[in-house]
Amino acid sequence: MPDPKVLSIVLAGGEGKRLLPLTIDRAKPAVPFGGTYRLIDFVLSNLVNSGLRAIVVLTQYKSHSLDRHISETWRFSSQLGNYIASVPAQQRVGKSWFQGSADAIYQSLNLVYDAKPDVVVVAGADHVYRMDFRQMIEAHMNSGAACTVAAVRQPLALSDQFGVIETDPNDPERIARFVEKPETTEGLPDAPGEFLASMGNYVFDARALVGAVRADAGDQYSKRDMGGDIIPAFVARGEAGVYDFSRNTVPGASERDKDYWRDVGTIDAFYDAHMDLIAPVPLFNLYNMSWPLYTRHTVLPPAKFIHDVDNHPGRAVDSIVAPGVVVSGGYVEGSVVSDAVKIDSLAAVSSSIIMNDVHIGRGARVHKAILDKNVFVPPGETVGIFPELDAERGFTVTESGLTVVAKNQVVDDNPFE
Ligand code: ADQ
Repeated sequence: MPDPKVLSIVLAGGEGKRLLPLTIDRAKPAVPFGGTYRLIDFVLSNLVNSGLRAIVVLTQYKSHSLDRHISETWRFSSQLGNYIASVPAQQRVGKSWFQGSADAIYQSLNLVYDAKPDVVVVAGADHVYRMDFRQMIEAHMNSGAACTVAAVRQPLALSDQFGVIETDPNDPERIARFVEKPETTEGLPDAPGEFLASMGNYVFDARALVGAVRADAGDQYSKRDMGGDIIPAFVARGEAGVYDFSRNTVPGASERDKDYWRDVGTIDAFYDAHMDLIAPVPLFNLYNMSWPLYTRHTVLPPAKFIHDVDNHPGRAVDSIVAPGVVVSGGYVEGSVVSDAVKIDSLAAVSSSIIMNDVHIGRGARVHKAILDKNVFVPPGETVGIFPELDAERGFTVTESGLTVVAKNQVVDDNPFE
């Protein structure tokens, strides 16, 4: 079979309400991750490494920093049909601001007509994983299904966050039932504590996708959602197949991280995924250069760790530290430190995620916290040490006790002054 012509559509319009305050003024796929990346870099790296070079990114909500990141990072020659184009909602047909993800595709159908693909890959933009999409496309072509949904096992308690897939007992590669985010669901026969979740990545025969989103656009009861409306419609017609992510292999993956996939939709999941990066034997290995993860590289000098004038050493252990960071007489442990952060004498940062351009002053202490871009922690101040105080100061404190400080804030020592 000749290689099919593939168009990839990345859905990048999500608001990411559950990631607030990190999504106050950026779309979820633009949220910084892992010191130097943005969430969207994972799916784009996967597509590009899979040899798929015709990619449109559909943006919508607060897309400024996302558009800038894409245009600065993901430029390549449009010759020979290679492109990554970011398409903001405002520029699409019609007057209506689009509703769900299926509407985003409907409003962008001209891009599909222009590209004339045989197959369309539709992928979410908010997940951390490595995946060879070619293998999924091949499985799709061999199965004869009109639509194939990538699936991964998840614990039962998370059924309300995902599309739940039930396969046909007589044909385990067919989807018999698909329910979007049910409160509860049943366990798998071979794993009673788990269910099969949709990863939000799909492969469609191009004609079938066009037909489905056009039909959906005329359905007054539809919510215009890929998971809630389009996939169930394929399932109802017996045309949907499942692709088990655990079959997917990428070069250089270890036994430990080969099936790694995380939806980082909540602050806790976002935090946990960062901790997965810094474990001495990481659950997700950023350093596998056989399947590189691309991101924007700024003109920053290497990270620097120095003794201060009083000879206190500047150190970091069990951490990842981005370029441009200067740790002078401070201590960092179990943390992810992004570009151009400054950590001063006797400051201690532990079990935290520090985003770019943060400054942590002399003797300040930061523990179990996420500090967004450009936060200033004045000398002697704390974040995350006293969660009740943090909540009083207006910072987000999660049930698990993480403190999140939004962009550009100064951590005030006395909010009542
Ligand atoms: P969710 O992620 O909750 O569930 P949704 O909010 O529609 O679904 O987001 C899916 C993707 O589409 C995200 O990448 C988001 O950024 C983007 N998106 C949402 N609305 C958009 C719009 N109007 N324009 C452009 N992009 C938009 C989905 C599936 C579930 C599946 C989970 C896996 O619906 O079945 O289990 O993903 O995380």
